[in-house]
Amino acid sequence: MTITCSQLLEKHSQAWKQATVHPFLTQCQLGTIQPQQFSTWLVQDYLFVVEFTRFVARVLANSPRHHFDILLSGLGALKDELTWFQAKAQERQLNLETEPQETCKQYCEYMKLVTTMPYAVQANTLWAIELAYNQGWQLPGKMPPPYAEFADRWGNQGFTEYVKLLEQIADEVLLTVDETVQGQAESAFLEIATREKDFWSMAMTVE
Ligand code: MP5
Repeated sequence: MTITCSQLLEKHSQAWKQATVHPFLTQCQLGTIQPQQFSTWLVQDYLFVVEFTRFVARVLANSPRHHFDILLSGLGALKDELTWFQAKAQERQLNLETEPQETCKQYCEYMKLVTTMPYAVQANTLWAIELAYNQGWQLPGKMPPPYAEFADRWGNQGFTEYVKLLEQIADEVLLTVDETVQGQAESAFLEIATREKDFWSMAMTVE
């Protein structure tokens, strides 16, 4: 029996819902999120994306040649995204040279751990991390400014297509591994679901 990405979503729909439907996102859509909470998320997410870029680079290093195009396109987009985060922080006069909070730090450490696991687990994790934002920012519906720009970054058609390609990659390799590795991929998926939920909650607890 092979597990696929869509089966993981179906089997763990409750855990996934908690990762993608959160008061933080609902309040962005309502325009009621506190600017300080949004700023906390912005700074911490920049720090996350720096480490996520390293994660994608490591996944690329472990990938077969025919996955290069898609993973390189992801890395190219991350170059723009990091610059964009810096601009968004500057608009709000936020300092990005700061320490990650514990939740952010542990999530980054977990991504590093995943890169020591089989490539199938890495590909599955990469898909789950991107899908969390692709769905999370889309599900609440149209957002008011200044949040519309954020919702569009992860909810746009091009990004949705990219996430679908990541799903294909993950499904392709999950098909080739034994049940032990499939179990590892399933555990990693659940880890991501929990860590995504915790990341939103962290942003709402302004330090
Ligand atoms: C993403 C993110 C999506 N920015 N932050 C978290 C906590 N999870 C997922 O990654 P990217 O690189 O912004 O598309």
